[in-house]
Parts: sequence; C-alpha cells; structure tokens
Amino acid sequence: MRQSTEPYRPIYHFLPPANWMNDPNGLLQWRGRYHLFYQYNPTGAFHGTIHWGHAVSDDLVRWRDLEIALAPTPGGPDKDGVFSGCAVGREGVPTLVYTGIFPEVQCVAEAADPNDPDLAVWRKHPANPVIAAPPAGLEVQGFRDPFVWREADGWYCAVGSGIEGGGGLVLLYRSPDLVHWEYLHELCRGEADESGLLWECPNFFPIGGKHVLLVSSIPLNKVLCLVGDYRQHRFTPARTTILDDGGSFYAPQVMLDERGRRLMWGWLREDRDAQAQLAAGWSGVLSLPTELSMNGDGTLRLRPVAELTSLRAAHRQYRDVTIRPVQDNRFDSIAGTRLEIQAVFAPGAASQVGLYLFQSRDGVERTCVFFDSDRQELVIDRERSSLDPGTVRDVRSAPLRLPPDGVLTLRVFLDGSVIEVFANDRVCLTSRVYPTLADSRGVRPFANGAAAALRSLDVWDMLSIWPSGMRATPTRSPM
Ligand code: DQQ
Repeated sequence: MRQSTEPYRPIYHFLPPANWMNDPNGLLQWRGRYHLFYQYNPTGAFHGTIHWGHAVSDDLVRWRDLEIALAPTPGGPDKDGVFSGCAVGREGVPTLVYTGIFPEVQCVAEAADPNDPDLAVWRKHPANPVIAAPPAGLEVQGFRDPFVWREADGWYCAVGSGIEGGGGLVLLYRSPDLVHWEYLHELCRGEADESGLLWECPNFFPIGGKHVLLVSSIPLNKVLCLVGDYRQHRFTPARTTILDDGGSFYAPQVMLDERGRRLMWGWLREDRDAQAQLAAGWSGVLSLPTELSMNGDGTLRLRPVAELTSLRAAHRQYRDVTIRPVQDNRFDSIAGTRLEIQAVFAPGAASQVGLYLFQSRDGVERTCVFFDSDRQELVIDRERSSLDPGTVRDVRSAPLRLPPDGVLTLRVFLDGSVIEVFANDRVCLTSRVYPTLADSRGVRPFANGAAAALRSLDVWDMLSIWPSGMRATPTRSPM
C-alpha cells in the first residue's frame, strides 16, 4: 500500500507552516528568547520573492512562527529579494545585516521596539545600502551573506564572494556603527579546484583556542569547515573538512547564546523533484540545533542540544546483544519514523556495523547507516530508500576513526523524511529519504563480516514541537 505524502513532513524539526524556506538567518538570543529568521518565499514551495520569516522559542525546541520580519521594499535596494544575513545587538538595539539583490548590496534593519519580547517589527535603515558594491579593483562574482561580530575596535563583517575565474573568497569589513563600513582586505581565499568558485554564507568565530570559518561552496554544494588561526585580522586555515556530507545540509548559521554555547542550524534541502515539492506545498526544513565545541585534536565536536531530550516519549531499551550477520527477528517490534535512536556498538571484527532504517517488511525499501571498518567511514546508503525515481538515491560517506576503545556511538534522529546521524559526536551525516511503502518503518541493527556487540540500544518516540501535535497539511498558496 502506498502512503500519502504527508508522512514526509517533519514534526520536530523547524519549518514554516507552508511554502519554501532555505537558509537560517539572524540567529539571536535577545533577553532570553531565541529568535530565528529564515529565507522564506510566501508565494509557494519554490525559491523566489525571498523574505525573512521569523520564529521565536524560549527553550530552543518549541517554536512559534511570527509574521514576516523583512519583505522586499519596492524601489529599494532589496526590491528583488531579502537574502541571507545575521543579527547582532548594537547598543541595546537588535540589528539585522543582510543582502539585497540585483545588484547584491548589504543592508541593515533595526528592531522597532527592543522591549517587545517578540521583536515583531523591523525598520530598514535610511542609509541602505550600507555597503553598495564590492571593493573597487576586485573582479568578483557574488557579494552576499554578511556575518558580523564585535572586536575591541569595532564591528567586523565577513561577506561571501568569489574571484572571477578563481576560487571562493571572504571579504573583511570594519565599522564603528554597522552603518559606515570600510573594506579592509580578504579574510580568506580558496583554490577553485579544491574548494569551489564562490563561498556563500560565511560564519567566522573563535572556538577552543582556534578560529573556524564555515562557508557554503558553489558548485560543490557542500559546507566547508576551515580551522586555523586569526592574527592581524587575517585568517590562516590549517585544515579543511566537509562539515556534513549527507547531501542535504547547507548554508548553516552559528550563534553564541546567553549561556556561551555556539549553536548551529543548517538548511536541510529536499531530495525529491521540484514537482513533488510544489504538490506538497512546502519545501525545506532546519536541522536540529547543534552545539559546537572543539575536540582535543582540533576537530569540531557536534552534539544536538541537550534540550532536545524533552521531546523523548515512549522508550524501548536493549542491553548487551550480539548481532550476527544472519536473519534476525529480535528487533521486529522496533518501528517508527519519528524517533531518536542511540546505539552503542563494539564492532569487533565486523566489517560493517550499523542500522537499517525506514525498512519495509519485505526489505525492498530501506536506508542503511553504518560504520565501515575497512574504509574507516561512516556511510549512509540511500540506494534503496525509496521506490520513487524522483528522489535522490545514492551512497554518501565521511571519514571516521573510532577511539582507542573501539566504541561506536550512533545517535540518529528520524523525522518523516529527515535522517540526522551523529557518530561519536564527531561526524554528522544528514540526508532526506522518501520511502513509498506504508510499512517502511522498521529499525534494525546489523553487522556484516563477523558478529558485533551491541552494548545498548535506546529508541524513543519523539513528540511534535507544535502545540497542536503534528501540523495540518499546509495550505497551498496560489502560484
Ligand atoms: N541562499 C540565499 C543567499 C545565499 C544562499 C538566497 C545560500 O543569500 O547565498 O536565498 O543558500
């Protein structure tokens, strides 16, 4: 039996009630309340007429979607779209810095009333655009997505760009007041054949004694994480990795919250065709909020925020089970598409150990998440995730070394069409899947090559983050 498409809609990942969303923008905690803005098209489930949607949360988990915060101003520098940007508090006034397009310029908006706990109304600055063109003498393609931070001598801003005919580029500006900007120099430049032609959505921040630059690379379509040193306002990367190579994660934004945590959300793109997105009436969802810190070896540590445990409901638990490479029905009762799964394995001599997810009873549809010990990789295999030829079906992987004790901890979040995998708090793979069979709900640990020890398996049903439970099917907007 085929299922309706609504089961693909996440219930505990943020997305607006309907229509298109892409990048998270303007992340800010203001007087305790978290504010999340996002690239939003109110006219349908496709990228166009981009506004800033706005949502608030008091617990980082449950969100309230508010009125649109920023819309294109006819005749203004953002008349054709309010593209990505960030938020900072300047002298008690929450301020958004963003890109207007055609041509790409940087603009500022301020909260009309900083005492309004919802920060519902925003006023665009009369001086817009505050940066009207890329630096003279530089032939660039792309000039967008300002990311602003404070240093002792003023505000600094990184703008995403690329050298015409060359590699990705981040431009560095300074300002005393967020309105008057002076171009300083390039913060960082990449090689076209290694890291793409254009770097979008830069994020630049100190963490664990190092500095991290995140960029979303065109045409790689991946998020690069550069770790290095920042001296005399120049960044020297020592190491570059892919942040989440699961195929869906893009354009993340990082914020510092009032508890001093570095929190990150990314846009999870759809992996089904445009027609299916239009028919569904929604497209795009945010990743779970993830806390970043630094491991001792200079790699990023990624953990979903602790607050998410408040969504855990019915719990199943298994302890100390041997998993053999044979047909195994001990886990037949585990099923679900809105789950958190925590599996702790000692893979031993097994060549592959992991979980089958969204598995139909006949095994025709299933997604595999596993550690491959020969290749030392975390893998997500979507080749059989869906019978629908309009969905992406591929195999994706990321390097993963197990610690000296050889233990693999997988924390996996399933939410309709979203799979987020955190392996040993080090490697993340986020993917989208669209199973077509109503019974593609099975969860089963597996091992290949030799037996493996499953030290523990915990599975929780997850609650919806919306007050009325799962939201009704979104209304389709006229196109
Ligand atoms: N999305 C925005 C741009 C950004 C891109 C447009 C990244 O500002 O460069 O919606 O997804």
